[in-house]
Amino acid sequence: MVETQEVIKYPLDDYLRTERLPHIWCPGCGIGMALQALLWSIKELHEQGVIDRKKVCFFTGIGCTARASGFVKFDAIHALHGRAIPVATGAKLGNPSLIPIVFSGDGDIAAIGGNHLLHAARRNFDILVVMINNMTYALTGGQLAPTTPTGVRSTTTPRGNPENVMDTTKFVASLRPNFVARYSVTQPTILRTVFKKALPKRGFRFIEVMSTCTEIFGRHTGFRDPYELYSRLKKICKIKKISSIDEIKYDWENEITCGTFIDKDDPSFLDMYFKMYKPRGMVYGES
Ligand SMILES: Cc1ncc(C[n+]2csc(CCOP(=O)(O)OP(=O)(O)O)c2C)c(N)n1
Repeated sequence: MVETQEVIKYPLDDYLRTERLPHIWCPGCGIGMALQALLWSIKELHEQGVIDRKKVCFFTGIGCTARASGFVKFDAIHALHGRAIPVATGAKLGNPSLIPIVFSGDGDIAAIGGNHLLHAARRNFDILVVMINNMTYALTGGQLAPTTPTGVRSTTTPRGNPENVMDTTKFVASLRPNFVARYSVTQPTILRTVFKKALPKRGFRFIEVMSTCTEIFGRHTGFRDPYELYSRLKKICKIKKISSIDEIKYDWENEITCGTFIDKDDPSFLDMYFKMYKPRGMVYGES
């Protein structure tokens, strides 16, 4: 008798290149949790007719997080380290009906790509940037990142990090783009709602996702298992309403302030460009 193997279909299978699975992320890694929330938000928006999934495209740099571009079933570019934002910018300028999503690590976006981040936010350029912050350069083995908390050990700072830390969300918020938020993989349902809110908007949208890297960051900093690191993140990632960006904290010992800090609809770069330059044969807006 020939046995037929039952193929189980999961709800996000249509959004993944399932032939590329299993993915490369370690047990306890938060990247998959963040990606899952993002894919659910795209699926829901597509099914509600708010966006067309065929217009969504992914841009990543290099790193563990950046490997996502190989797993998602969208047009995607796995760009150079730090260069996902300029590549996404070029794609949006060439075809304004696209919905570009940059999905990359903190090293990629805040360190080597920091200059691009600064100017894309300043221009209020029409892309969504999701920065997965695992507080280290995970793919290359745990070197110090600008987001590694002061005092914390890494492979390049074996006695602890002597540097001031970069609060990327606070930095981006100071440039006043249309949307700035920070949440954690310990808040997955909220993450999905926030992605849904940010995706259809115009202008620059930045979402930092605090994430767990048990194998690299956790190992260097003395966490014995994924649960310990996850619990620590859950405890310190506090959702707050703030009245000034000065209240946003990035303090690994006590509080990493989470929340939606900016949500507005100022004219975006492309709104201004189309108004002032009226490029022939190009339409911005309807996706
Ligand atoms: C120009 C250049 N410099 C350095 C590297 C080596 N490199 C690859 S990934 C990476 C860091 C990745 O860290 P992050 O962006 O935080 O992503 P994660 O792996 O933590 O998700 C570095 C330094 C590179 N590929 N290209």
